[in-house]
Amino acid sequence: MKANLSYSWLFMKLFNLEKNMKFIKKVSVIIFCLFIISGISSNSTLKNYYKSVDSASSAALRKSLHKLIKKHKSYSYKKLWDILKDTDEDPRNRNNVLLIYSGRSLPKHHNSGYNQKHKDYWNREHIWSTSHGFKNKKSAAYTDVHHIRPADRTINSSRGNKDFDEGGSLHHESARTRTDKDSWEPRDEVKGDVARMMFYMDIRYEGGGDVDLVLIDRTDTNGNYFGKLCTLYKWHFTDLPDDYEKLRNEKIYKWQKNRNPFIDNPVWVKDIWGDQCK
Ligand SMILES: [Ca+2]
Ligand SMILES: [Ca+2]
Repeated sequence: MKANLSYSWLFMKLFNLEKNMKFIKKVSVIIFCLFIISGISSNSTLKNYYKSVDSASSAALRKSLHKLIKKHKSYSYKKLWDILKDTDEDPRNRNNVLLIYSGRSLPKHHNSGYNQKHKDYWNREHIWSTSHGFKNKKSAAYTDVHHIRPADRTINSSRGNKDFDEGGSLHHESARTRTDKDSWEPRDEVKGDVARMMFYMDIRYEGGGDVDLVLIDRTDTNGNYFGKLCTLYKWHFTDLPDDYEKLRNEKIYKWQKNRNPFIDNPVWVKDIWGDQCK
């Protein structure tokens, strides 16, 4: 009798264990599928991508991140029309792209590649302006999708190559975008996106065959410099990456084979620029 009880107890335990294992397996499969469906890389994929990163010091982090992201697959400037239709697709309407400054959703084919005269069509905005370090269409920075976003043509031209900073009056075509003679302040929802694109550019381009792009803490910049570093630093933390920005990073990874590390690991911004922008 006692032996029977022990066996049934053992049986129950094993049964529960088996049931638990099945449950754990099911949950793992569901989590894995969710990652696939959402398009966001799993932690282990990211861990593997960043395994060579040395975060022992700010200098070591800079250097190892640069080494990791510097080689990317470049495309022609013409091909960017197609790539941006993928990376900046409106999740609510797959026929449209989302425009960076206005937040407007616009049909993919309403772009300046089809019609150069239409003032409200979208074109390719270089967040790090090409006049600040790379004017050649064949240079890697000129076609680097990580910092290129669809923008309304006339809003793009009124941004020009202004540095990013706060202040000014509201832009007549883009609610919540502010501008004055020396700066451009995007709406709150994309302030962090802009900051992380600029941080990426500084680390991705460090000379040695490419231009060395450098963020500095002022406006009225020129050459290969851009500002304003500590305003971007603040924006990074007030607007952390959302799912749309993370998915965009994944899509670019598929095209270019490199990632924006500051979308994946926001704390690295503090590790690199924290001493300059307390
Ligand atoms: Ca954002
Ligand atoms: Ca640099």
